[in-house]
Amino acid sequence: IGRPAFAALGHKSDSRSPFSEKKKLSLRNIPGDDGHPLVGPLRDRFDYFYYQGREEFLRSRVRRHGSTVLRLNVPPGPPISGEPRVVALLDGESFSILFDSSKVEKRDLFTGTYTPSLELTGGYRVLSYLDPSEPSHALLKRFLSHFLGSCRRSLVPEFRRSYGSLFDVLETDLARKGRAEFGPHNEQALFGFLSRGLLGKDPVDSGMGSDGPKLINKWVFFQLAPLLSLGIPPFLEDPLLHWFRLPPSLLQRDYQRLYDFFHRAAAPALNEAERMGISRAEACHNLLFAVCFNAFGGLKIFFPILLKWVSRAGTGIHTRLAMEIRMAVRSHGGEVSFRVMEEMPLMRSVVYEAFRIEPPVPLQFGRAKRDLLVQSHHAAYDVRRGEILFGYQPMATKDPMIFDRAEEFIGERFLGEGGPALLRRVLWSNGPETEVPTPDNKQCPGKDLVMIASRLLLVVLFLRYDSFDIETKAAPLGTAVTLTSLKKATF
Ligand code: HEM
Ligand code: 243
Repeated sequence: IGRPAFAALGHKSDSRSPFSEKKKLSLRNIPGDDGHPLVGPLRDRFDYFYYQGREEFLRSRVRRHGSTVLRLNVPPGPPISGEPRVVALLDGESFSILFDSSKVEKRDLFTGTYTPSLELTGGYRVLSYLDPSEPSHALLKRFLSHFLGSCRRSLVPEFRRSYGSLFDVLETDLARKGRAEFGPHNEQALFGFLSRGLLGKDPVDSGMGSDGPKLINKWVFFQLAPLLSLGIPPFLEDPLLHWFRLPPSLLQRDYQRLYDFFHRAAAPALNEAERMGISRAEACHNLLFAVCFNAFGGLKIFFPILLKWVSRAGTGIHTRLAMEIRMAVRSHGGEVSFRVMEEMPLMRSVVYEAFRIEPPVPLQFGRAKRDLLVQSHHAAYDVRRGEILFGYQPMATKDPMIFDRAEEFIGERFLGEGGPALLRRVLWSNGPETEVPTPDNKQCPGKDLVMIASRLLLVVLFLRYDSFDIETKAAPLGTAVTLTSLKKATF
């Protein structure tokens, strides 16, 4: 066990594959105390949301049991979830078993140990909830991947248009009030970008006006409320959010508006789906979910995270980013394209590092398909068929056995010798960054789109500004960012 003592600084030796090489590790019983079937989940839920908070809830249990693989209860617990007991995987070694479709089933585990009402997705179990062993998984994933591939050409111009206007608006707010909230303006820009870039329709002249983000946020909240805390007093919040599902009937009109928008705007894609053997309705509910939940939800969480870490990294790196980005764009006559973004290594490393240090979707689940052996760095553990595995990704991608100075944001981390080899330990997309989504895995099919959009955010930002300042505060999903200055480009 352990690692060679000569691991190079900045990149711990990392040539082993998570799936290969069986090490000789001693077998250990999985420690941890999931307690009485009713009291245990209640106690753990209060620790998770209120007494300790998620991070300390997990870290304190690792310390207590001296193990990164252990038993605990995850929210929401009863009565919403009848099986809150999980085996938590809290290091970068054990976590990867969740990517192995031969060992782990992902059916109905997208949101964890409970599923939202199917009324919120038109009665369909959409792609995110399907295991690759279910026939419609491959079909729907092929459809979605094909659809996303067909939109690539419009992404750069539509992003620049949406986020160009976004920064115009933020500058106006800053001039007027000395501060500008990123969140709400970002949501408008993001929904505009996704609608025009993916569907070819501007929501503003399709009867949606600027209501899209509001409708989506409410709909997402109805699906995720059992996992969230809004910061209202626990004795109110816990029963309101964590005891029962919010009644989906309250959302029928909102959802219908989104559905009608997609049904009209995505007509060509729905024709294609029919040719592939998917009904228009199933395709439309799936497209809506991918664009509004997966894409809008995921990027809405990640963009503030990216700004936060880049801002904190300081003006030194801002200057280097601005130089690199402007140099590459100028040497291509002002053009921004996928090819030009290849010539921005620091910018790319910075984006990977933000995904490593704060993966925007931190919780992943799977169910043991058979009796299994799970290996951490230090020990091996028996898991029985049917048990739920819960990976907390931030503890996998900030594992000090894998990354040096794992808790620090190091913009250059993925550059230079040894840097690229670490990319397979970046896991935000539900798989190694070096692998690709396929019809038989559960890796995020939005992986390319997400990378393109995140890189473009930094390109647009540093073409316009030399540096910027922000304030942050915690939000139910991710971070709320307020800009306090934008320093116009001087070179
Ligand atoms: C799956 C993250 C954006 C579509 C996933 C999963 C993760 C993830 C962690 C696996 C969930 C699980 O099975 O446990 C993210 C993040 C995003 C993002 C962090 C943005 C920052 C997108 C986008 C799309 C998308 C832009 C499509 C437009 C999907 C779909 C699945 C998925 C359809 C299910 C894949 C399957 O069943 O094989 N994503 N995603 N995601 N994502 Fe994303
Ligand atoms: O507190 C938290 O950070 C909880 C995070 C929400 C868990 C979402 C569960 C969905 C799992 C995978 C999501 C994939 C992404 O494509 C989209 C996430 C958008 C969430 C709004």
